[in-house]
This record gives sequence, C-alpha cells and structure tokens, in this order.
Amino acid sequence: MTSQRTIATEEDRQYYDTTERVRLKPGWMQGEGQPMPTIEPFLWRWQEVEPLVLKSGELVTPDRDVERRTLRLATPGLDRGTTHTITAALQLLLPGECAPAHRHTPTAIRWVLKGEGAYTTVEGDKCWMEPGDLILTPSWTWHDHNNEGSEPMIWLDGLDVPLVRYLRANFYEPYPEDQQPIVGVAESEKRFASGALRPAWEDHEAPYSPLWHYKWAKTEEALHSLAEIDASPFDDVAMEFSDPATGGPVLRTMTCWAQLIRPGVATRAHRQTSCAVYHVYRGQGYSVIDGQKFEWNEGDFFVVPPWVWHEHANPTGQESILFSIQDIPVLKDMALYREEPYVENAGHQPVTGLFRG
Ligand code: GTQ
Ligand code: FE2
Repeated sequence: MTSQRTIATEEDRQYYDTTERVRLKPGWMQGEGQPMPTIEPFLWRWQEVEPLVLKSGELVTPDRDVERRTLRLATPGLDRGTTHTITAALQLLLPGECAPAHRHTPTAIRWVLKGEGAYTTVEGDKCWMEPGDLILTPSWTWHDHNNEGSEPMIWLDGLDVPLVRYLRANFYEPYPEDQQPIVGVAESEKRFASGALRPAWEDHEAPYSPLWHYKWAKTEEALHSLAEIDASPFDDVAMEFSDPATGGPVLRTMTCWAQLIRPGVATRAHRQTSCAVYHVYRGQGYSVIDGQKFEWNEGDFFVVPPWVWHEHANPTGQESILFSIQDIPVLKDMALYREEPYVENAGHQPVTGLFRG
C-alpha cells in the first residue's frame, strides 16, 4: 500500500514533476500546508492591563492617523486576533477626545468598562456609554466615539476582523468629518429596548439587531429575574443579548452573553466548536479550561478556545457576572455547531494545572 504513495520509479517521478508543474496536488501524498495554529486558553489580569491602558493615553492620541487607541488581547500562538474569529481590544478615550468617524465591513461591539460622559454615535444615533452597556456597530455602519466628560473612558471592543479578513471581505471608509451629524439621541433604544414590543408599522430587513444599545440596568434585571426560576447546568444563569426583531443573536458573526454565576455554583463542563472571549464584569471565581484552573477576579479577561472542555465556578458568597463574545452564530449558520457534555466525574474535569500567566 505505502509503495503507492512513494516515488519509486522514473515514471512516478515524471508524473509528480508534471502534476507540480501544472499546479495539481495529489491528495494521496503527505498532508497539505501548515497545521492550523492551536488557540491556547489564556487570561489577562485587570491589575496588569488597566495601568497599561491608562498609560497609552500619554503615548498616542486618536486621530486620522492612529484612528483608535487600542490594546489587543493577543493570545499566544496567534499573530492576529484574540481567537481565529474574534479580535478583542481595550480602547481608551480621554476627556475632550474624538475617535473619528468611519465605517468598515467588520462588525464591532463595545462593552463599557469604566468612565462616564462619553458617547458613541452609530448611524447618527447618539448612545451615551455607561459601564455594563453593550453597544453594537454592525457591519458598514458609521461610528465615532467622543468623550465630553471629565474621566478616562475605557471599553472592550469585540470585532469579527479575523473572520472577515479570512473571507477577503474587509472594506473600510473614513467619514469626511471627525464627527458624523447627530440625528437623534438613544433612538434605537426608544424604538426597540422594551424587547417585547416594537413599532408596529416597521419592517426589519437589516441582517443585524435594530437595537444598538443594551443598557446595563436592563441586563442586570433580566439576569436576576431568570435566576429566580432557571439556570443552565453548563453556564448557570446565562442570557444571550437578542435581536428584538428576530429573537436571535444580535449579529450574524458574533453573539454576546451576560452570565450570572451564582454564589456556590460550579457548572458542568462541556465543549463546543465555537469559541469565546470573556470579561469578568463583577465578582470572583474560576474556570477550568482544558484541565487548567484559571482563577479570575473582577476586570479580568480570558479566552475559551474551540472544542476545549470548560466549566465555570463561583466559590465566593457574592454573585459573579461574566460578559462574553462568542462566534456561535457563524458555526450554527454553517451547520458546523457541535456541543458535547463532559460525562465522567459528575461533569467536572480533573484539574491538572493552575494558570499563572
Ligand atoms: O472603535 O471603531 O478595536 O474601528 C478596532 C477597529 C475599534 C473602533 C477597534 C475599530 C474600532
Ligand atoms: Fe471602527
């Protein structure tokens, strides 16, 4: 059998020389190309990240050259992105600054971490940012960020850039002015934030949520309401931010979750073909990812790679809240989503190591 796959005779050699010359690759010869880089689980500590984010304010200023003052969560082994599909970055905007208006085909989300007095304008709609708010800037929507307050504003950006680049569909356009004209304030919220009710005469054809701003107060209330009655064995009180027009994920390429891990809860492990970038919005706890224990504190970030066992726990007496960006919609739409529960040991992985960073 193997003799069929080796170059034994002059005739073979000629054959393989010819296939190479005409750009044909025999599939029965050795595997093709470089192996895909594996994505390692990783954790960034807020204690280390925050001073570097604040210091970046002394190094650069967002303008037409710099565009955005961001620090990417750079997972080891990847030279772009935070996972193979998602880029996550911390962005800083100082009082009086404007991150100029532009649009691009990659979609972005903002998860607000710190500060007040800044807003993002999305397609003319002014969205004031407060910690715990989720703001969407879907594909090809104009957006600029402005800080009119007196404090540094810090948020987490999540973008589908690695996926869009892979698909060769990355386009970008600057707006002629730094700021786009403001048409209204919190308009998407006034139309759609009630969730269960929406304007009766409007059709929704956009391939993303018409609601761009999910306020923290509503998210927190939703988590607490669900916690009274139900929870997932794998993710505890996990809620997906949803498109009020479809009930589905807010975007085609990324979904966002807010997850309450109640005091004393240790979820069961499972694995999925999707991946996630997590932020610890509140509290303390740990996740076991691929047998490694990742202890997290408020403000930390961590990555759950695809098809890796993971479980979350909150051994403290206070609630923990996790925010995450996940690529589930891509896998599901392509019929590639798989999920598997960890069945041994009552659903808990043996812990083989402690992540130290
Ligand atoms: O705020 O518009 O992290 O365009 C990367 C690209 C943020 C933004 C990023 C962007 C933005
Ligand atoms: Fe942008």
